[in-house]
Amino acid sequence: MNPELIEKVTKLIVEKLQTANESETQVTGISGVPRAVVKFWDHKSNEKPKISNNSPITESSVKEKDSVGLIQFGNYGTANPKNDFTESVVLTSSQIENPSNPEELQELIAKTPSRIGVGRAGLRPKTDTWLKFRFDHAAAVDAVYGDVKEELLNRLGLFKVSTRVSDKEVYIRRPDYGRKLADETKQLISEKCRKEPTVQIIISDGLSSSAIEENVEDVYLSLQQSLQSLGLDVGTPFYIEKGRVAVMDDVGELLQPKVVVLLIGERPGLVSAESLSAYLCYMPRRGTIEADRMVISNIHKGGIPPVEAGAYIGTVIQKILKYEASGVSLVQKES
Ligand code: B12
Repeated sequence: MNPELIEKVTKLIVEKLQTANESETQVTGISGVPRAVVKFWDHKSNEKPKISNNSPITESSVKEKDSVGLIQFGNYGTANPKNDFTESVVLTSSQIENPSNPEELQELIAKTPSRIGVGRAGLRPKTDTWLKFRFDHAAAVDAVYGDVKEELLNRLGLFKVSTRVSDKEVYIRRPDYGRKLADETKQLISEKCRKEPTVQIIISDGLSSSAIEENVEDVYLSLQQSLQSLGLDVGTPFYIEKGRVAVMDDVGELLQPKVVVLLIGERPGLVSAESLSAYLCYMPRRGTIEADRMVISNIHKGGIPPVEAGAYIGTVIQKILKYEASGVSLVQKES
């Protein structure tokens, strides 16, 4: 997306989320003291995302706003040229011949991206269904085994470090190695990064390099913008190759940030191979328990739109800082 548009959209979303939070902050606790309400993304809602690929934001759909205070992005105009062959064909209508209730069947199909109502040819799947399965499976394999292009990392100004794994096969078989930074990279991180920032952003391919290639630029730029709008200080971001979620604990030990946000590729499924997650933790350190992490998942063009996600992550970070807790501890403190 156009970087100027990202700036404007992020600012609008952050303002909207802030206004919503402010009105919720008026809720009064048992003691009569106003308490803040932590409201997370409505995962259960059946509503379509407000900004979806079907209704793209255009320059004209964004109200002109004063752009003072916006961070300056580089020229990302030619970022991520799309390859026409990467889009899976979505089968939206029933493949069943003479269904007894075609309307109801169509309604069910429209409710889910799962492969339902696909019919069969004798005992076998139909050719269309089978080809789509092969396509999506191949995309999943590519996502896991592919590498994120250096060009993208350079464009975002990220330097690259590695975990204790260099080989993808080892990465898959030994998640524990992907949770630790390689010793030699610790030195590099210490040299290049500012210590004790409020927020430390890290990015990792994880289980889907495609998720990074497709989404990280918009999420990252919008997150930066969101954090800037909220007046939060951000450390030196970097990219961790073949990382797992808990690698954030090593980063926490080294740089001592208040909050770590890790943008990482999710294990691909057969619906999307390019879904990104943001894992967050307040003061992650060696021995952090899983319950203290939190996740905003399903960030991709058919899920949470990347720019909205970036803006939203900023406001969640603000709440983590306010309560000095994340995950289950945050929920406990809030109630
Ligand atoms: C694989 C997976 C798991 C595996 C992780 C095992 C492993 N070592 O890989 C298992 C089965 C253990 C698991 C458990 C849970 N999961 Co899970 N999981 C996933 C899945 C399919 C992929 C995650 C992924 O690719 N991560 C990236 C890779 C690189 O991470 P990793 O380092 O290899 O593994 C870590 C993460 O996967 C993380 N993790 C996995 N699930 C969850 C959930 C939460 C809330 C957190 C904070 C972390 C977390 O724990 C792993 C160890 O550190 C996602 C679906 C998705 N769309 O993302 C759901 C998903 C993330 N899980 C979810 C949930 C709800 C859970 C549980 C809370 C279920 C439960 N009631 O017990 C637990 C919590 C586990 C935890 N760590 O705190 C939800 C989160 C919803 C949300 N937005 O809050 C998701 C999005 C599925 C869904 N659509 O509902 N999960």
